[in-house]
Amino acid sequence: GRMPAGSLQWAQWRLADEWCELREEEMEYINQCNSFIAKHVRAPLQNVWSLVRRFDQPQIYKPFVRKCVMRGNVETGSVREIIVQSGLPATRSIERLEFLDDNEHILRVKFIGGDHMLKNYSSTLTMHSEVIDGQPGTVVIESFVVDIPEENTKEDICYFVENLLRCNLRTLADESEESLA
Ligand code: A9S
Repeated sequence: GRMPAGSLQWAQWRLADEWCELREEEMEYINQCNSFIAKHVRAPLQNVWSLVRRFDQPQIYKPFVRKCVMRGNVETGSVREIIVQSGLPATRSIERLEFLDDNEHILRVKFIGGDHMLKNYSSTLTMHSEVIDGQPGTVVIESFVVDIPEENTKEDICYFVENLLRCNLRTLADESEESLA
């Protein structure tokens, strides 16, 4: 039934609600965008992970990447230079592999240079097995944080990155599902 207004639980509930509102207001002053995209792939986790873990070959599932150059082996600290397709608001990006875990299926990347507008961009991609319609599937979750440049709004940057990640993960799903056929 309804919670009695004077009760302790009600007071706790109100306090939590106030706290959440304060956090929301605070977020307005943070000049960063922090969001994530989730994608359900109809393929076993190992298939999907085998494509994502190739830090030296992002073009496998990233449609905007024209070329990638990386020296040495794929390991924590590796740096790649990405040349992207024409028509984008950037030509290149220098990106560092922060963390790659083949057991927990975690990939963390930081953009450390390039002529793009994504300053202090950092992303974490994780994936987990699931069953979709009785078949082995994978849920891929990619979260990111990036600074909002002066000349853009939080919405602009957020939508821009979210749409790019949506494209990347849709291609990842297509490539993973195709490799099954
Ligand atoms: O590729 C990713 O994982 C994520 C992003 C946001 C990549 C963006 C990009 O490569 C472009 C596609 C070129 C767009 C960079 C680094 C900057 C852009 O403006």
